[in-house]
Amino acid sequence: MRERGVYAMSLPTVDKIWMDGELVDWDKAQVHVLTHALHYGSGVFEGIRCYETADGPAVFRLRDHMERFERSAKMLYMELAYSVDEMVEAVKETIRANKLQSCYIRPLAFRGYGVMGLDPVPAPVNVIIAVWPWDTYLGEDALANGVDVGISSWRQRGINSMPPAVKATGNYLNSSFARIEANRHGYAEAILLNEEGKVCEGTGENLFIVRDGVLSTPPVSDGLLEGITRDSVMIIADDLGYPVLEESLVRTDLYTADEFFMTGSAAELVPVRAVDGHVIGTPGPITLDLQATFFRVVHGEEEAYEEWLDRV
Ligand code: PPE
Repeated sequence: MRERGVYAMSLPTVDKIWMDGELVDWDKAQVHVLTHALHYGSGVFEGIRCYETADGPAVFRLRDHMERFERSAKMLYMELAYSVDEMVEAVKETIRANKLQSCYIRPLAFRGYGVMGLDPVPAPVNVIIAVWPWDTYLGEDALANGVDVGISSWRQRGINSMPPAVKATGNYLNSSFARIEANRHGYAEAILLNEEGKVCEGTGENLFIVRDGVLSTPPVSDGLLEGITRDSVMIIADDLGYPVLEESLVRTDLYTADEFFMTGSAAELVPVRAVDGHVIGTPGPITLDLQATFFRVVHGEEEAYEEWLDRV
């Protein structure tokens, strides 16, 4: 459901949220206004999807996401009171408690209430896991027909300031600047370049181009989140026999690409139709092949990728 603006979605509510080890009612999952993270962006999070399969709901690469969550927390000197195994179990428990067949999953760890000031280390760490039904992230026909995107006038932060490889809440302020600008210009998504002009990523997606049958995606060292969907697509592409390069890209590579698509847990695999008005066109054959395979994989229809699915 879309209400405020074309790309903003209202939040569907469910029954329970997991909060520091307990399942609490949706309406009771609240914090104090002096929560540290509310003032300083001192949180880390994940975005994961659970898909319907013939054997019931299955979470896609759950352990990999929770391991990245733990790494992000480590970067912020946050000690999580729960192990990866415990959090994997907690995610499944939360999905079961809400009786969902498919959903988006949002684990969040944040500096809580009781300490103010810029050294967050003395503040307590809270962990929550929320789940809700979240359909197509970039608009109704994005998956089928692709989206129009624009290069942002905002730059990606360098790897030594709010490192993009860390999935921290505060980092997303920059993504929001870019997303607001893009949406106001009529684009579904923004593409961020780093200070050197190298292509990085979308505000919530990694990106790939195809040129002469070869896939290219920027390396993490250019300043981007090491996406789990990106990794999945690289493996699937390799299995399907498409060569994949991790190489720096500049904006003209995007403008002249044969095919262009973006990947993310929320966005899934979205073709790009045009960049700054340079038309790429309808989704190309490699994009369509990868997208179709990706959706079969997440829905448990590809035996070879079963290990990526965690049944609820
Ligand atoms: N880059 C950024 C900046 C990013 O936020 C994401 C995920 C990705 C790349 C792709 O990573 P992965 O999901 O592991 O393939 N963005 C999350 C948040 C989106 C939001 O609007 O909130 C997501 O997709 O869940």
